[in-house]
Amino acid sequence: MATLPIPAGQIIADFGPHKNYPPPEGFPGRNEPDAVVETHCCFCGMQCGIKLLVKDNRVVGFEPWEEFPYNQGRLCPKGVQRYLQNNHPDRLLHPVERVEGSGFRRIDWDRAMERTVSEIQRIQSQYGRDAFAMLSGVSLTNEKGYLAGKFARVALKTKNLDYNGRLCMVSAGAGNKKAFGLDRASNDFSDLAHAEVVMICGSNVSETFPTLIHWIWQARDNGAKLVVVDPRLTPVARTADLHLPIRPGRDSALYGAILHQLVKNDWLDHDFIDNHTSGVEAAVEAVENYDLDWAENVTGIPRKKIMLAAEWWGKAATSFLLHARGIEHHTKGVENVSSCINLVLATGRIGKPYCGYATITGQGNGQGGREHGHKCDQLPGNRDIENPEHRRYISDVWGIEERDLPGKGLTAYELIEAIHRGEIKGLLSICFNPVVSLPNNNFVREALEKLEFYVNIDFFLSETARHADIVLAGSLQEEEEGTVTTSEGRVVRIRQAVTPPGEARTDTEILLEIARRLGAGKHFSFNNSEEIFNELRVASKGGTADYFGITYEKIEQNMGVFWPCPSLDHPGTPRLWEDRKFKTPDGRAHFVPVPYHDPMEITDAEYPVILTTGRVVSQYLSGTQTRRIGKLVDQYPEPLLEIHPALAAKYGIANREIVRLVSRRGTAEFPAQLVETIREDTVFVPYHWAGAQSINQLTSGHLDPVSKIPEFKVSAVRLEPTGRRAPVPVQDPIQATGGSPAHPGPKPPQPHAFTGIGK
Ligand SMILES: Nc1nc2c(c(=O)[nH]1)N[C@H]1C(S)=C(S)[C@@H](COP(=O)(O)OP(=O)(O)OC[C@H]3O[C@@H](n4cnc5c(=O)[nH]c(N)nc54)[C@H](O)[C@@H]3O)O[C@H]1N2
Ligand SMILES: Nc1nc2c(c(=O)[nH]1)N[C@H]1C(S)=C(S)[C@@H](COP(=O)(O)OP(=O)(O)OC[C@H]3O[C@@H](n4cnc5c(=O)[nH]c(N)nc54)[C@H](O)[C@@H]3O)O[C@H]1N2
Ligand code: SF4
Ligand SMILES: [Mo]
Repeated sequence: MATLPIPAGQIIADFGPHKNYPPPEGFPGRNEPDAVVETHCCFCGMQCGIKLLVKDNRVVGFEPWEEFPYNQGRLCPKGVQRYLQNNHPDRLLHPVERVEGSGFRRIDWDRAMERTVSEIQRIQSQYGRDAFAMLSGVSLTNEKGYLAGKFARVALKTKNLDYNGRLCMVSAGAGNKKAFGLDRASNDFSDLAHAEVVMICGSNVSETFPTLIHWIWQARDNGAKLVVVDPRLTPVARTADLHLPIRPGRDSALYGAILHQLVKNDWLDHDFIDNHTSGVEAAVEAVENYDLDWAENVTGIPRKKIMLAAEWWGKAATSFLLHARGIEHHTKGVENVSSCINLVLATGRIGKPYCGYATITGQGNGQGGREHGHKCDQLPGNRDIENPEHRRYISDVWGIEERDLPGKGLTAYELIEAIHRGEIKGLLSICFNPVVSLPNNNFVREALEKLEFYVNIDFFLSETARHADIVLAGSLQEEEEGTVTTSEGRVVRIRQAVTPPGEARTDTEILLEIARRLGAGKHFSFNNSEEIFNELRVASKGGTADYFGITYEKIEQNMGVFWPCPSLDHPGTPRLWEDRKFKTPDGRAHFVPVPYHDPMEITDAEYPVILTTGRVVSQYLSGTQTRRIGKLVDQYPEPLLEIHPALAAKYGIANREIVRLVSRRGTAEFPAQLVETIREDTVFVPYHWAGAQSINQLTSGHLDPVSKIPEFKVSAVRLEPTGRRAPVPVQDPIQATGGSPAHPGPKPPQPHAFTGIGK
């Protein structure tokens, strides 16, 4: 059981390490739990079913939930450790207030609320309503996401609300809307199992969505050909029939060249194209010069591999294309997505069994979180905040005048830029750690320090929370009822297993209380999460993300319901587009022409190496949660610079030598990890760490012009060997011994050397 970490009146500067957490023998009572609660993992978009074991109002363990159809009991290394957060000694158990230069002191809720509300009112009366902004996150349930959107527009009355999905799902969302007029994976993942070709573009599935591998392996067992496009030979790429080791930032050239071959060889579904799509001519014209020579030159992939991918894709009867942030975290993230969708449309492989397309949703509620109106340009039901009809509908649901509903605000990174310029003076954030997760984060830190008032809602004192004036102790996923929408589009129930510990409150209670104190109480009279969900259902009715027919009871009876589900007697829609009625204005699926552009930063003599960034299996996002779980820390204790031995040799860099990485934004040092599983012109660093270990000191704030996603996947850097060797981390005996098959530590140079890269 956690104790209050900060005694009243005492100021703390930091939390200590917790060597004895969790107790090696496990939590008391885990063999005789008071309750076994069927719910979902709090981490990635797979939202695996899990059972939490509860004793004395604390989560003390877990069991697999084998009946849940998606993961059937399977969990990944993060999933089996997730239960350790609720009891964690770092848990914020009461609000804290920053004491300039010293740290934080405990305060009571009344003072925290009073100061928060009076600062919001002061800033808004002095500088205008939009000078107070809100940032939100999609680890939050659908109910909390919906509440955040309504709270910002109706209680804060600001237009400046955006969310951390801006770093994650927005390129896919914009691409999906252009093509289909609706933003969701087109199928549930069971369709993968019988697809003849599975193409994975820019996703390290085995590390980032480990339970999805089960469906991919089923496809392979059934004879599918697996194609993986990644600058690294990732674990899933090692099992692939064809790995296309692309130069980072060049994806639209590859998919353009494949489209060119589909057309040239007439591997097209003419019936589907003629009857159900529009825009094919312009899309084909855009790629008419993208022959194999050109594509090999731009992408760095040997032409015969590109041709083989085109042939397999073109001749297959069924196929499934999956992509994730590897193609989306770019200044042309939306174009990359469109160029993938063009391949699906050209071959008509959508809306029928074993044919599908999906962007793999990142965060826990990355799907639902992008539908219910906490994006700066969006209202619930994935409605458009600038569409007069949509504004009227939502104003009616909320009981406000349409003229009082704010318009479109700034996106997440633009919002930080506006803070830096002094245009935004106050900020409330929930479920977002931008000091670690935004690019060019020294700039982000500077911006936060310019705020006149900043209040943060979290359950741990994150690196960003350390810049706040007040931190409100919020709740973990298992401390509130709610729903989330999985990567498949399945709306599932999150169940409250325990109540928040100490004086911590639920996120919902906190937002409702601030709304009441701001005088907006009559719009926020919800008594529980189900009442919020029932309002969300009405608000989404008639929108493209229509949840009207989904109820808590229906979800429980069916282990989830797929949206769209427009009426109570509707069964939900696991596979979209069987009716061929696309949600675009002309009812057809749209091809989008994608002329190729280089990434914003290309290498030159001063910055000759491409830096790309991403994830490792045992850490999650900005690391606030997983860097606190000892076993996950042991598995991957520090960020390493993955570098090919040939590139390392060029600079005389040895394994575990500390290398200084320099970009136009900043400098940071990382131990080198020599691997043959990466292109020779590219280095990779995972981003889950803060401060001096944060790779986002180096990444750029260049944004996609449509989606405004940052280009996390391409920066130009210089490598400077320091001659110093990194100490072997003390907590990690495995690294010291070089690893074991079950627990391999740093990857030794791989036997599967690349072919045809570095050209
Ligand atoms: N363990 C773990 N799992 C997670 C998360 C986590 O933090 N940790 N986060 C969750 C979230 S929010 C997300 S968004 C997902 C992300 O899931 P993924 O997108 O699978 O993860 P990333 O590591 O960001 O990037 C995927 C791959 O893109 C490759 N790549 C880099 N540049 C390019 C390029 O230009 N083209 C192509 N084709 N590939 C490129 C990288 O080498 C990397 O292997 O993971 C989710 N699951
Ligand atoms: N260089 C680089 N940077 C990246 C990426 C990359 O690939 N490379 N990936 C980007 C991507 S895809 C993403 S999604 C972002 C993620 O970036 P963030 O969203 O900033 O990362 P999180 O770690 O999810 O931060 C969420 C914070 O919310 C808290 N939190 C979690 N759940 C809850 C909850 O239910 N209630 C409350 N009150 N708080 C909660 C956590 O403790 C944490 O402090 O990072 C992006 N940044
Ligand atoms: S795959 Fe994702 S949802 Fe499933 S256990 Fe792992 S982190 Fe949790
Ligand atoms: Mo993400």
